[in-house]
Amino acid sequence: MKKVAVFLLIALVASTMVFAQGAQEAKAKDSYDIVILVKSMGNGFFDACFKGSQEAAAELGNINTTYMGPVQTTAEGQIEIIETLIAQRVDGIAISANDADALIPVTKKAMAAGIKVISFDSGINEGGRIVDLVPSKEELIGRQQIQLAAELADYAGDVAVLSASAQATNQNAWISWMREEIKEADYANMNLVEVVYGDDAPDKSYREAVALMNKYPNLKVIICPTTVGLLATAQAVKDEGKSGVVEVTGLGLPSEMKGYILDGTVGQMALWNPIDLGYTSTYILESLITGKADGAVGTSFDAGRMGSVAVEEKGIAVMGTPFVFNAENIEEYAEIF
Ligand code: RAM
Repeated sequence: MKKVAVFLLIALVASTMVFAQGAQEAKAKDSYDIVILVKSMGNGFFDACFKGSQEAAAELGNINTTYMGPVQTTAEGQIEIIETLIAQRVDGIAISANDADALIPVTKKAMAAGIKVISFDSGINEGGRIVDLVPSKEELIGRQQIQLAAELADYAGDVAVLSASAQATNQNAWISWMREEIKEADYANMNLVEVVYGDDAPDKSYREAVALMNKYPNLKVIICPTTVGLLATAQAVKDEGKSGVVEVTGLGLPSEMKGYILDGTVGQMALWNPIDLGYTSTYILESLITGKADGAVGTSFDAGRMGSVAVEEKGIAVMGTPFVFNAENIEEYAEIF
């Protein structure tokens, strides 16, 4: 009897050891697979974000990063991809969301399967991600867009906004701050006439810009808080022979907008560094996957050359202040992103 008991005990201890070892192996892998899931493919802004992710992955040494996105800026396209990633059991996903709420059920499913999910650039609401990394405070970005437009328009005239998709979390937040800013006394002679959507598709954005110019013959400025929309609008305004008549501003990639800044079609514009955004997202995912951080409000992430990134209320982490580009500095930045 005694012998049997001892044998059973040894067998039990041995099996626990094997189990414990197995569990540990499952946790501490040599490398982890993450996906940078963007609003849509073919957008230079996101290409630059992915460049930053690759840079971070090379520094960290334990991350394999992959770039994915639907053809069009739809929530459905992103949901389909996330379902596939759950089946593939990736370790982390950083999402620039096409809809703040529509993705929540599928990202919850991903998190329940042990995948670390964050949003960056265009957020998912609380409950559908661990943290949301934003490039700058929404209020600051939105108000600044009106200020840039007002300077170009001498504080008078009709303003229209050409945005990305109608459900885009980031643009919608910025536009609501634009609506607040334009109520200020400084802008008493400016009027926000319409917001239209180019869906971050160059052809649709171009058509919408032409339609705005036809519909509002006295239009003074078009604000495009999207890199895709801004490039298409600058092209449309120039093609229509309206450079200097209809001012154009927004959020633009210096590398794409250099020519239009230098020829005066776009007097000034803003943006942050998308490389830094992808880089920081990758550091955050790695910390969550390896358990270095849990993303709780009040804690922070170590993000390599970007330093420490704090998690604020509602799980939002904020990066810096946008740069403003004009003919004086565009060439320098166009080399970088
Ligand atoms: C487009 C996308 C992206 C936005 C930039 C400014 O590339 O809509 O989400 O952050 O513009």
